[in-house]
Amino acid sequence: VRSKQTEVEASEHVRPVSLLEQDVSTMREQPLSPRVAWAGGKKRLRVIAETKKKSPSRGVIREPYDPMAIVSGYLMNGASGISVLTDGPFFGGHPDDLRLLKEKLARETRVPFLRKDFLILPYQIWESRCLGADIVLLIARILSFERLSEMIALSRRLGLSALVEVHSREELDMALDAGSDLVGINHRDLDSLVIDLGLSEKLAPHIPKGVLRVAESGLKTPEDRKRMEDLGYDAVLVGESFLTAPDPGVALKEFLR
Ligand code: IGP
Repeated sequence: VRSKQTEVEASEHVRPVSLLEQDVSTMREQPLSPRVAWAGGKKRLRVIAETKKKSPSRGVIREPYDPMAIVSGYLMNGASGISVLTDGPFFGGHPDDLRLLKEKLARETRVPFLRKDFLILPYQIWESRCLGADIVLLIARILSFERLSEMIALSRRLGLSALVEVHSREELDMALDAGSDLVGINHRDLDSLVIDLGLSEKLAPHIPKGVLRVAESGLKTPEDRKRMEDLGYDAVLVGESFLTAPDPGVALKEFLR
């Protein structure tokens, strides 16, 4: 009797989960947002431009903070991706920032939006999908191998790309073993906040072909962009140097020059 019961419980458990997944893909009014599709036809390095109100390394960056104006400026000036900080305590963001941006701008652009936050639960991947994210950030440093693998797989099932952020060779290997096809090399040490642009150079040879690579943090000048381009990076992620300029869109344009 006991094993029968367990069988029933098990099958009941399986059914709602798969139904739920179907619902998500069929019930959505808008078509699935574009996953990152930058591979192939590679002309030049892409820029993912970031919006955030403040940061632990810099304090308040923009006051008043108007993410809509900032992101519109980025989109008009050549951004290939938009990164939106939804973390409140450290970066002064809110999940609604992403939701509102996507609601307003999704019809005007195919550029993917990244949810930048400290995601640690599979539930938050579903949440990110509901907010309209196309990409989720997964930080190798704060996740176990099992959890990272699970969250990468779940992202895929929900039609999202996962950008797995690493800061060492060990974390890079962990990301690749967990199935990542989009890695971000973060120049900033999350503990000391110190920037080391040499890290993307050091790790570049260890990223297999076919895995998209993003260089993150501390990039300021067209020379920095060129340096990452020469190392074979597909994209860079830039926030502070755009956001501290009077007009972030114009700063992006200068960076691409
Ligand atoms: C942007 P910068 O130095 O251009 O503002 O960096 C981005 O890389 C940085 O904000 C970042 C981040 C993170 C923020 C990288 N990894 C993880 C929050 C959480």
